[in-house]
Amino acid sequence: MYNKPTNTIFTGSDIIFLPTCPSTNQVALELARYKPFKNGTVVITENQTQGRGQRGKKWESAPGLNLTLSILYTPTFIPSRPIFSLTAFTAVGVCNAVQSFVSSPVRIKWPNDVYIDERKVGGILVENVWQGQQLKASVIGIGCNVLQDTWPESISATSLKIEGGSAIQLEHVWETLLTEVEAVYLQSSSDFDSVFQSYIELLLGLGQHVEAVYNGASITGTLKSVSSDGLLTLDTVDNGTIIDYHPNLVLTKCF
Ligand code: BT5
Repeated sequence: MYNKPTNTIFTGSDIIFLPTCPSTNQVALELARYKPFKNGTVVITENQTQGRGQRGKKWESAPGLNLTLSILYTPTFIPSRPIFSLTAFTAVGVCNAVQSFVSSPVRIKWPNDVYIDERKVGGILVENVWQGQQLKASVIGIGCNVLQDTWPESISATSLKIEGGSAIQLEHVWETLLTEVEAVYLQSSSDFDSVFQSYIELLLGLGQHVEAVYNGASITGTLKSVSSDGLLTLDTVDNGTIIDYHPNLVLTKCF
């Protein structure tokens, strides 16, 4: 069902399809640690039972309705760029892919979520394998809601079917997603600055008043930018100073 996309150069040349697995990131990490693999290998499952998000959170995906996959890349632009570049380029690629199926604007909620209006349509989890100081492989985990139309009440989600119509097919989204992510990956090697510029331009809440929680305390401010190493820059409302916040800050309101 999942073949190498016609328009990619190497992404999806090797495809590991698993009818079910706990986490495609976990499978890809083990592959990268213990076996030889080709740059651009993709691990995909139809039924991810323990999908992972950031900091122990879960990615929930109904069997057979969405894309849950991990791409194994060996990026040459690391270490000359911060490790956050991997999340940034992937977010731009996923946004571009999703945008080609829907008319509403698709945006990035810092640092790694893909949103349409106030609902999340995709999530990204980058995990890395190191050999000493050297990056051996990056596992680019992507969850994209395609045909699912209901979620538990606690999850504010949307899908391509809800936003773009029921004619959307998983195989078509697979092709587009890998093509767009590979395009931005390749661009990152030669011109990362323009990729990062796109990341900033796609940010939800840019230049607007936002709310966040940092070390248990609520803070508010104007979202100024994101630094190249992924720190959110907020111009705080009370004293007008610009503060860089550590990634363990959670952005609670940016629309
Ligand atoms: C993410 O984490 O959004 C990263 C998700 C990455 C999932 C992919 S699937 C393939 C690969 N293999 C894995 O095991 N993971 C990757 P985070 O920003 O921490 O967001 C997690 C939160 O998103 C959860 O706590 C829920 O609130 C929400 N959520 C869970 N499932 C969702 C869904 N299908 N759609 C929208 N929101 C969801």
